[in-house]
Amino acid sequence: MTNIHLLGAPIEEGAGRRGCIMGPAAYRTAGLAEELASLGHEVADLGDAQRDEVGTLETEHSHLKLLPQVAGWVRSLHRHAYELAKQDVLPIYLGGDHALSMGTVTGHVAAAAEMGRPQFVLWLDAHSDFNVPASSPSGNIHGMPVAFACGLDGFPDMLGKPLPAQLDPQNLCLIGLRSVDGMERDLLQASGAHAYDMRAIDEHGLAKLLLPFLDRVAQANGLLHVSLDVDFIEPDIAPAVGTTVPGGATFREAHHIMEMLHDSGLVTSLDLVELNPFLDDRGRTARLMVDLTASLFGRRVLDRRTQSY
Ligand code: EXY
Ligand code: MN
Ligand code: MN
Ligand code: MN
Repeated sequence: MTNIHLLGAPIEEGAGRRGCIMGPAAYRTAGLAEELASLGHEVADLGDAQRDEVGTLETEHSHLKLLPQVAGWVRSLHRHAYELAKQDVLPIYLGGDHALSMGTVTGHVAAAAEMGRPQFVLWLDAHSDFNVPASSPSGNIHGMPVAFACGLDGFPDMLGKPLPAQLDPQNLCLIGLRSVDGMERDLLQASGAHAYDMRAIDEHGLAKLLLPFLDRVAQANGLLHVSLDVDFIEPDIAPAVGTTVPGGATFREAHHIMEMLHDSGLVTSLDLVELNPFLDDRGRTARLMVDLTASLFGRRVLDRRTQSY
């Protein structure tokens, strides 16, 4: 039994189109809390976080869209995540666009550093979200949270400079990539992060990519934050996202990752991001995300664990 705390993070200002503000409500409507409770977990819904008021921030990058609003969310979510990380609970952040992870990841990294434990991050996404302001073709801040959390240069002062703590790219694993911008790719490759595109899944299968990473987390007695972007999944089955890219994870691949994560027992926090209910088809994407979360929290067909773990 896990003590799960749900926190809504209805940010939409980091994305290029509106609608993610409705994400937390869609997860509630799709029955996330009830589903997790039916698996035997203790579930508390903390409601939605509020954005801080932030004035104009100094930056030479005038193409950054809605910067004060995004910074307001990042500051608020950082504080929430830092506090939740110090409690004996497993937080699930209900997004909201992916800029929310600038707050959640940095909050968990800061708390982990104080606890003397390494923080690992698994990033499941079609995109690497490793742009810095200067490399971003769009100015949409949801394309930048990984670079921000790793402490890359060139960001305005969204959360104090330097960051309270930085994510070590060696502790970062990205899976599902199929849309990475030119300069973003150079930054990602130079960082030392463990990055796997869809071709790697085709050639090796998910277990070969994921299990060695989970082993490293376990060996290091690490904490593991998972950030699940809806666009990780094939858009035919998960249409409710503004940044669809064909060739995503299949229904079974997505569930298999969640099942392996469950069996590992290592996950300590989770983001569900980029759900845009305005683009959904009778709630099917919201329901799929709830089902995937259920697999991560122990829903299974037979009582059997992944053999190689
Ligand atoms: N790389 C593109 C950009 O920076 O604009 C697209 C980013 C999309 C980010 C989505 C949420 O993962
Ligand atoms: Mn904890
Ligand atoms: Mn993303
Ligand atoms: Mn994405």
